[in-house]
Amino acid sequence: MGGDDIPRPLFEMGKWGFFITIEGIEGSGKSTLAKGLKLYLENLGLKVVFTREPGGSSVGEKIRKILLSKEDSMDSMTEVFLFLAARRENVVKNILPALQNGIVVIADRYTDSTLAYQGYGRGLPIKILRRLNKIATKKIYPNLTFLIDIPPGRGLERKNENDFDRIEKENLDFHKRVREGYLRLARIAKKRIYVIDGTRDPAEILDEAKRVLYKRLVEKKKIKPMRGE
Ligand code: T5A
Repeated sequence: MGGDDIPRPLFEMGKWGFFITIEGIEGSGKSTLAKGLKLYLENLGLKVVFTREPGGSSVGEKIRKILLSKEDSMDSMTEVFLFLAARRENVVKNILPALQNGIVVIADRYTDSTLAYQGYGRGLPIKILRRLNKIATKKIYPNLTFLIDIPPGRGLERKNENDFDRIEKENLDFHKRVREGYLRLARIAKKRIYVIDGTRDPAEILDEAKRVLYKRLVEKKKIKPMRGE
């Protein structure tokens, strides 16, 4: 079924919104997919808030600069606390208020990034990171996660090596561990995490994500036709 086969009446969302996260290694196409999904949902008549991590809030964007700066090295646990501080701000200022107002939230990276990068990539204990994520997020977890899977070389090739940030500059083995970690997380959380082959054309990736998202919104009874339609 192609993207055009999806029915396009105007919908409204229930009282509590819907939380979508997009995950994957560097250059996998997360921002590209997020833009496409936002437009798709807005065309369905839904309100959408987009956030990214690290960032998403004014404090978070400042923390982002520290985290990605090439100038400083940092202890792995310091890195965790900074990502979580940015996440907490994002939850409190953006994600939670939007969900409480029946808005769809699309987040470019969230809790799985910490498990994949700091857990599987840096080797910190996953159990502890899960507990810290739980505290930082007030237990606000995604309803649906798209994991765009791509070999690390392919993703990094899409970017300019001279602009690589502190984490992109890590060696290929690190990025391979992150990718494998993501795939392991997807095997554990089969219902929530949908893996998409990111080596294909962006339009094909978007079509697949749209189909999965629409089905999930209907299954969960999250959308209903607008009155008078
Ligand atoms: N991090 C983050 C942690 O370590 N722990 C955490 O808890 C969190 C939250 C964030 C860094 O922080 C780390 C992970 C990251 O290292 P970032 O700048 O936000 O840094 O980096 P990314 O999230 O990786 O963002 P990127 O912009 O690098 O990648 P995207 O968003 O995945 O890719 P996108 O869509 O910008 O596309 C990249 C290029 O590829 C093209 C696009 O046009 C663009 O030029 N493209 C495609 N080309 C061919 N085929 C496709 N299917 C394509 N899709 C996109």
